[in-house]
This record gives sequence, structure tokens and C-alpha cells, in this order.
Amino acid sequence: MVKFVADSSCDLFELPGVEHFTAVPLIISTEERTYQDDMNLDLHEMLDYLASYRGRSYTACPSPDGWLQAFDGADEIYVVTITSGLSGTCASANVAKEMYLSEHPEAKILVIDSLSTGPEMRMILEKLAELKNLGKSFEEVEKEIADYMANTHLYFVLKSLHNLSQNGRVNKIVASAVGILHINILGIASPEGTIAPINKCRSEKKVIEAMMDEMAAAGYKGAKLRIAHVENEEFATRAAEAIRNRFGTADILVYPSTGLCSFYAERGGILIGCECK
Ligand code: X90
Repeated sequence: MVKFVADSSCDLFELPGVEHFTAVPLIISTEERTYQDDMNLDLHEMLDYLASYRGRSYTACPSPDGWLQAFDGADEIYVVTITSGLSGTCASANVAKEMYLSEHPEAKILVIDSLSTGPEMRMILEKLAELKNLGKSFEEVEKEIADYMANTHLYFVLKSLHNLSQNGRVNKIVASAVGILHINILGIASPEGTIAPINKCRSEKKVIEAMMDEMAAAGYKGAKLRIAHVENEEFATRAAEAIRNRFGTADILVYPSTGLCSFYAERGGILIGCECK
């Protein structure tokens, strides 16, 4: 049996065209509450609660056991994780891989460190599904997905870096420099899989322009694009329109992010994955 497994930062509960897909949840917590990033999460309630909560909040990656449960029964497994540059999730998946292989030495497991998250992970998963549905072998998929990932990128526009800086995922100096209200922070996933802020703009129109300039400079010409938003469909749709107008993009999807990306990108934020070729 072939299985596709990702951590919940991919913002998907199903992978179209695939029978066996599991999103293994990360955990979001405060001193008094714990939220599991799965289908039962009430995202709106969680964001409201976090906005009113005065203490610290945290996240935790899945345990190897969480991955092992998702692998169960499979002999060919494709795993996609959030960047190892910001999370222990990929390391945990690799521990699970070794454990599974010691019980099932004939199994084949590919653990892919996305060096990214959200929509870029979704695009990697969609490509894996496409390659498998074309009947490609494990070895072919391994090579072709690496080639594919050489040309995918992640951009984001955030309204706050509070949760990222509180959890040590961005430099405190960068975070305090944007601690002003009503600012849009534009950033990218760096080649090392860390957060690289590149610009900040007061107006949403300007930040979309700045982002599209970055995309064009990276070679974007209108190929497949995915936009996840944290309760901001309006802004995400406007970004999609602007991209369609400038690049003629046909294959765009706009959809809400789930718990983990929403926690870090925070209300109002958007994440964009695209193929730059
Ligand atoms: O607890 C954990 O192990 C999870 C930690 C995850 C930390 C970062 C999540 C970022 C989510 C924010 C903007 C895009 C970041 C680009 C990634 C390279 C989304």
C-alpha cells in the first residue's frame, strides 16, 4: 500500500486523487489550554482565545509515535514535513522512518524536508500524487520531486511577528522593528528553510506589488500557485486577482490555513506557494 503523510502545517486534511493521506497534527498550547491541529480544531475560537490570552503560547512537533501510526500498513511512504530549519518535525519523522524500517525492512520511505511550510508543502504533495498516479517508481519519484522543489518558493505577508518571535523563530530585532500597528511584513522562506523578511509596507496594495516584483525576479511566469490565508479571504483574493492580472496565472487556489500556520502567520496573514519556472 502507498501512503502519503505530512504534518498538519500543510493545511490539508485530504489530498485530491489519493486514497491514503494523513496529516499528523502539531500541537498549539498555552499554560492552560492545548489545541491539536486536526479536523476538529475550532480555529476561530483558538485565534480569539490567543488574542485575549496574556501569557506565553507554544507549539510542539509530532512524536515519532504519531508518525508511526500514520505509516501503519504501508510499504511505500512519502512524507513531507515543515522546514527542519524551524521545527523538530522532520527529525521526528526520520526517527519514525528508522523505527518503521527495522520492523518492515522491505518498505520504502522518502522523508522530504520541505524547507518551507503551508502552500509550498501542499504543492509538493500535489506533485507527489501526480507522479504516483502516472505510475512512477519510488526511485523516479525521489528524483523528480527533488527537481520540482528546486523551482518552488514560498512568500508570505504577515501583520504581526509576535508568535514567531516569542517562540524564537525570527530574530527579536527584526520583530521589534515591525512592532508598529498596521504594517505588512513581506518575507520568503530562505534556501536554508528559515524566515527571511524582505520588505515592509503600510499599504496592502504596495505589499502585493512588492511581492509580485520578488516573484518575477525569481522567475515566476504564471505557473501553478496556492494561497493560504488566516481568516483573510478578502486580502488573499485580492492578491490572487493582482497575480492573475500581471502574470496570467490560471491554476490558483485560495483556501484557509489550519492551526499551526494560523498560529504563526497570525490573523490576517497570507502564505503563497508557487512554481517559478
Ligand atoms: O513546534 C514546532 O516544531 C513547529 C514550529 C514551526 C515554526 C514556524 C512556522 C511558520 C508558519 C509563518 C510564515 C512562513 C514561514 C516560512 C518557513 C520557512 C508560517
